Amino acid sequence: MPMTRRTFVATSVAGLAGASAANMAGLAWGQTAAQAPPDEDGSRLWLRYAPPGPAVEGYRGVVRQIVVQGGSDTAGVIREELVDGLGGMLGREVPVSDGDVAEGAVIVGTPENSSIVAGLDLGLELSGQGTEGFVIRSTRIDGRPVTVVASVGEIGALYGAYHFLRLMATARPITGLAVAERPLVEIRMLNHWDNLDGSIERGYAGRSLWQWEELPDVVSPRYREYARANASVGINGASVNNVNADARILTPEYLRKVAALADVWRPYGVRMYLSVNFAAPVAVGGLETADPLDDGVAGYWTDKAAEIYSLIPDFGGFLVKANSEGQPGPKDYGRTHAEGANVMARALAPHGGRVIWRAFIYDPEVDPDRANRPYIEFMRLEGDFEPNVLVQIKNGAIDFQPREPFHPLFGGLRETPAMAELQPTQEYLGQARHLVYLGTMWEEFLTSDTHAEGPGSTVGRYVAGDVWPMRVTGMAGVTNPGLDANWCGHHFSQSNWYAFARLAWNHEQTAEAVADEWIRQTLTHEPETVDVIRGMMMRSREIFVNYTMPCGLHHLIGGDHYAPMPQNARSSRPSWTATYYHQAAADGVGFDRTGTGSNHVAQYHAPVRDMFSSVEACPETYLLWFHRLGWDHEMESGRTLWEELCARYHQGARDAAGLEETWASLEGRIDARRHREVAERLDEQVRHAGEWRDQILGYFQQFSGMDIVDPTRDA
Ligand code: GCW
Repeated sequence: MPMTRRTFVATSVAGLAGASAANMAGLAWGQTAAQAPPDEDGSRLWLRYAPPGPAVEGYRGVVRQIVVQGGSDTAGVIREELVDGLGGMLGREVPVSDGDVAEGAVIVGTPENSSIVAGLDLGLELSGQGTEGFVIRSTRIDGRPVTVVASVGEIGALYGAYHFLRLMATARPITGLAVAERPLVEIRMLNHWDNLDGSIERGYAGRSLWQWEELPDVVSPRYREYARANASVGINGASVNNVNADARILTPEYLRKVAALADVWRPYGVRMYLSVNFAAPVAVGGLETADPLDDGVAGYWTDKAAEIYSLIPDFGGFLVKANSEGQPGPKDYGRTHAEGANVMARALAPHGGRVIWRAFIYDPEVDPDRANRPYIEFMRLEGDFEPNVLVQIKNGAIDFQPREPFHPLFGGLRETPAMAELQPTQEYLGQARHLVYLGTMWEEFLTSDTHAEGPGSTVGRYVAGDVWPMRVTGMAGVTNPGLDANWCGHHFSQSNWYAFARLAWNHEQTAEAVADEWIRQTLTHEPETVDVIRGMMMRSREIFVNYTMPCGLHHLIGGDHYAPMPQNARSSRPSWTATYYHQAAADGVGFDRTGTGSNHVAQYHAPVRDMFSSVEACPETYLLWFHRLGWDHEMESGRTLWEELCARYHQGARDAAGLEETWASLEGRIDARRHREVAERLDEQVRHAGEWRDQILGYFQQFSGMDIVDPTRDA
């Protein structure tokens, strides 16, 4: 089964910490533990442009001049970035020219803004990559060896320049280049859940980046750094405010502030989107209703769209959370989600804007199983949405859990553009306190086979419009950067911002390759250290799953979504408790979502549905998501379910300690400050992993009545 291929990950990494420590004995490049690199605070993210080790020698002969001819702001950004980046990595200034080509020139431009690019025979290859794609070629001009980075669009040229810099920053070859890249989805955006008072919902890295009181008069230099970081990895849009939206964002006062931000982002190709409150016509528009079929309401949205576009001509559109978790929406007026989305979509359409309507809805009246609700509601609206509406769907049907099977709307919706929503901010995955690299989780999601159109209909291909054609495609990442010096709280949380963007660019990349790139740019070039850190990152999510919610368990967490709270049985909504999901009792544990239970499995295509339905075929990683089983159910390992849970929790907590030891062995390999800051968080992670193990096993033991054992202790 293609789906099982990547979902099983060996739990045991016994001996790993020792092995890596032993590797460390052979120090490369004459570095010793006493010579740690200078301290860094993480503020430069993956754009440090540190000299990439021994590769520099070769690069110096290849890169001798920068040629950027265009006069636009974006061309200015490209020039500046190459001056900083090439200069930083080569350790010497690289001269800039606006036309004369010398040996070793790096020429960046479009056929419109560069006579040199126009003069080259790049024709079809270039136009095939589109305005955000690019080609990079090692070639000769008048006999002189040069590197050409070209695109039909200026933003594509910018992305190409970043790609070239990334090749160097990751110590890849830069001769004989014949690169052609283009993004596989059109909208690649970040969703900030920032409130207008400066707080961030599910943010773990300080207060909001957006200084609303100072804007538009004071424009923080950090806005530019933010846009630059995004552009470097191909992010082309962001919504700045929480989806639990304050309607005031649409007032003229706030729109002027938003426009000032959009002006800073524009040269970097980052388009502004806003989260809007469905009841804005009432809350700030002076109307008595927000009914989407009311003419006055339609007029409100039409006028508002015109006002926004007069201030922000390249505005991306609205992101909407409606009739979800207390937010207003069309159902308040007896209208459908499609009618709600369409009134906004018609207002934005003349300007080229879009409505991104979130599928994160779970009205209890729709179905007793929360996992069933969004599919039921959206499948019946197929064909009802205006062409410029996308439905944005979380990777799983519940809510960003440590592990969920893919949401059945992927491969379900056929006429409605389906956009994927991932969550780089680690709301349920240790927040900014645990080292958890999410690239592996997203790879697992993107390579899951929906079987929508036979085998090979992976989520990644579906989202990119390759399984069925899609009018517009996209991926959104709910992200957390805040005012902390290192943007993300945990230094390793930066890797999730990075990985989201790289996978949104091209879902076919592997999590491992992306981790490797990130480490080399962000932490070190020293090969053995890169290997050790990459190994830590690649195991980290499975380790986290094991000590929190293994075998398909989910939502065993308290209201802060950090700490264990399996006993949580009381809430205004049953689906906000833990007991609703685990259903532990003397006779067993798990949620029956097969035909004998909520029949959630029926929302998947065959044979996925059959695989999930069958206790034998269901991957054990999803077992208790789909099945309710006795404590003595026999697992693949030959252990009982109870013993297997004991094994996973113990292994997970032990492996967390292994991560800490491995990191400790890298002292002196990473600058002391970042090494220490990560070590401190790992220490906390290890303690809290132990608490997860003890609290969950202690809680379930009341029902299983069996002894807590550790079958992995001597493994
Ligand atoms: O995961 C839940 C979060 C809420 C969030 C909601 C959503 C913005 O706990 O904080 O609200 O999802 O995605 O809308």
